[in-house]
Amino acid sequence: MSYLRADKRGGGTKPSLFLKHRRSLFLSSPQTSVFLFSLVFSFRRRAKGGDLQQSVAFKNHAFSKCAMVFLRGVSALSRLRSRLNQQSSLCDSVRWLQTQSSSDLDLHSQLKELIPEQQERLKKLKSEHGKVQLGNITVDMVLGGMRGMTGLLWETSLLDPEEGIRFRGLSIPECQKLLPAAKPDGEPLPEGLLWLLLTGKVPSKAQVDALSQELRGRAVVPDYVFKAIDALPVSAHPMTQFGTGVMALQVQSEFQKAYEKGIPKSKYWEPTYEDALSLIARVPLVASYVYQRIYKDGKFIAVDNSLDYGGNFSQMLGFNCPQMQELMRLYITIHSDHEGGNVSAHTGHLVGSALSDPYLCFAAALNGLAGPLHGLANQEVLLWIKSVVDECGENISKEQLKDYVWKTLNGGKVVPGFGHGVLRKTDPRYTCQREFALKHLPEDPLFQLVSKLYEVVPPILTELGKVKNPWPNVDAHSGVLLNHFGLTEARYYTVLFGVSRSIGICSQLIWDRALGLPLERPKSVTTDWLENYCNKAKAT
Ligand code: AMX
Repeated sequence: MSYLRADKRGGGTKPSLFLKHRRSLFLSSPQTSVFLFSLVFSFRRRAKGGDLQQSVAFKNHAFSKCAMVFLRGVSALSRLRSRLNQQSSLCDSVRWLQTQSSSDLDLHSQLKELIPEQQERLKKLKSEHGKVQLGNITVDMVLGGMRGMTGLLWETSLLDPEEGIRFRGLSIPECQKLLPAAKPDGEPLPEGLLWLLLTGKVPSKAQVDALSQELRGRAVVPDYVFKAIDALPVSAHPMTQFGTGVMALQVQSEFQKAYEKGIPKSKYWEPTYEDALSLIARVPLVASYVYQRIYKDGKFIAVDNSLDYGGNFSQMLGFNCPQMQELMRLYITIHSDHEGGNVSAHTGHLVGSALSDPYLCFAAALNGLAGPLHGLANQEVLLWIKSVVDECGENISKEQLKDYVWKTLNGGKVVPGFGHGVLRKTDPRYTCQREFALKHLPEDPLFQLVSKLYEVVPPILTELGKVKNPWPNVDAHSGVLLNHFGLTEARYYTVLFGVSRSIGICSQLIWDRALGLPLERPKSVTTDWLENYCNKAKAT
């Protein structure tokens, strides 16, 4: 992999480099060898009588492109072979392979094509409409956590208060329908979502397989990362251990190295891309290490090369049941991104605006995710549900449940898993998890309790009079699904959220660098300033 990456950074395949490594490439995989030999024979047969020098050039070039494609995925290989056989001449075959390897299967090449277009679009928007107003800022907004202020550019997703999240324009049900799955009618593969977030295009299965392969190739974590985690007491919160591991991963940042060497601004996105993909590939290893360390025997489970990103994460946590793997694919897909204003996404973006590398940005984002009003709510929900069961039993009546909700509110606490800063309807991330539960675990007693809460809690929160959204959010449901398949340790749940969020935050960071987005620096004011301003406004 490192050979291929070095080659790619150079702006294309280099036959000389290929020649240097040709022998090891032949030895690297039996499929590669078989196909490369068949290509040689086909070349010789078809190029019979042709110009020898040109033939050698073609051969070297074809070898080099083939190697790139093959090392990205065995599944792509069979497709390549059958398509190659259909080509009428070797020249055409080589040209086709070039198109497939650089434009179709390679995410980096796709971005390289898309970025200049998007840069132009933004430049035009700024020069033609820079002074158009998007709304008025009120004192309420300043004092209310900037609610409703439009002040961020976030390309990968958009949140509608009524409809919920759309990833590059696609709703969750649309993603479930359109994104490639591991099995027929299965849940979307998170790699497909990553491709969609980065390019705005729905990937083919071959593209997703190539990306899975690439992520597996990058999934290597140095030992000092585990040692950094081991330096913490086992009792440290899983998010603290996870965040520490991510900070230790930062030592390998390509962006930091490139910046120190003086990389020009126009190229920032390339090492950001390298870091982003490596970070996404590596966080499941760090997260599963934390899980094994705290809750199991500390044994590290290695990456399984036959599995995709979500399936692999599930098996590294020690869960090999196909339903749990499907749940993990769905879980990672729906938690990945929720536009730019939420605490974790905004933190990642803000820190990135100072040109901090993706590891630093993501570690900062995780610290925001670890707050109980944000990502930690998934832990709080399951602990709260378990406290309901401890006190009232699993077959609690709706009346008893109402009393318990009021007891929570009267104790000055929030009902975790309900309400949202933007959404004003049931979160579609909740709905799709409910559908998963109805399909796979309809009889689960805790799922039935969650269903009862759906009926009981919204009227009570509405009755309070101040809650803007009484409906359940994503966290109201995730815990009971994980609990059903044996992942019962609620304090760990936010780590799962964090792994998923790496996909959204890192995707946007690549675009931040590609578009040259500036240092984020909103204006703040004091209470004195606000009072004076308002008094003057009143007087005029
Ligand atoms: N239970 C009790 N009170 C609630 C409530 C809930 N679930 N949701 C909102 N409220 C209260 C607020 O605390 C606030 O009270 P205050 O005026 O006394 O401070 C009032 O209702 C108005 O709040 P809001 O405008 O409706 O919500 P917000 O934008 O300020 O906060 C959120 C949004 C999510 C923090 C809030 O709904 C909440 O605390 N929910 C419970 C925690 C939770 O589930 N968080 C996860 C959210 C999703 C995520 O990020 N993962």
